[in-house]
Amino acid sequence: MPLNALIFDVDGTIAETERDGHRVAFNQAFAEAGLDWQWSVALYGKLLLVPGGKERIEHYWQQYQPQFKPPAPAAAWIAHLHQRKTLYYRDRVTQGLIPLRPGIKRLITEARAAGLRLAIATTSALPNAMALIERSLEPDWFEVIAAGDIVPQKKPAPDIYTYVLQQMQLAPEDCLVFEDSEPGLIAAHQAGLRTVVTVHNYTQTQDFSTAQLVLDHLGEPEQPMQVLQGQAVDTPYFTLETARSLFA
Ligand code: XBP
Ligand code: MG
Repeated sequence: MPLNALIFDVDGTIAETERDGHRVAFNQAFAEAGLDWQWSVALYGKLLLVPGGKERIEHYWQQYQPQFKPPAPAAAWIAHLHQRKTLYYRDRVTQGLIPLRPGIKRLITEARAAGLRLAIATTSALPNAMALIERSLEPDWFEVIAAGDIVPQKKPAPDIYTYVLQQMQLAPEDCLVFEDSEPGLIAAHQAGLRTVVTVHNYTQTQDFSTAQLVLDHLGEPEQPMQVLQGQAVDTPYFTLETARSLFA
């Protein structure tokens, strides 16, 4: 089966958005709302196991601040807090504080030149994904940008990947996914997709046993990648040849 499309997660995969992007924006929104909630770098690593910003806020409130009584209805209060967080996050992205990870633009450029189809599948809210893509890539390059609440269940449910496959009229065997986290990998795997994982500090100890390949990053000519799990053709950085070798 030939490789037809590449599907990219955003947070942690295209860029390391979490520690210096989303986390800081959550804290800014909490401070603005008069809350003394502070998500440290370490605590945020635990909270990341709950995908989705609104879901993460609710989880933190219930598990860490159970005495706190938000104004009713709580869902609307969380949605508003999350909206403010989104503004702070987008601001950081447009300021250029969130660079792309190694190899992302290079691989996407190579894929476009080869006529591969491209898509985005993220749990993050659409305005957040768009801010990053507009700043560092081009929205037009992606046939589908599937984000946030467009599907009923976020990762690790497979819904966002199933949605992308339906929109593109593609079978899972035709595509390769790029993810950075265990919930993301579970989502892609449950949708029947092959996945390359590029780890980072928050995800390096997670279980990636169902991934085709696990790397430290996609690499650049001057910045070779390290293979952490799996086998690929022996190239210093991830190319379409590497991708195709996973389909042999
Ligand atoms: C990303 C997320 C998101 C971001 C925050 O997961 O879980 O919730 O942390 O974005 P993935 P929002 O990379 O697996 O898609 O606040 O917009 O949800
Ligand atoms: Mg991710």
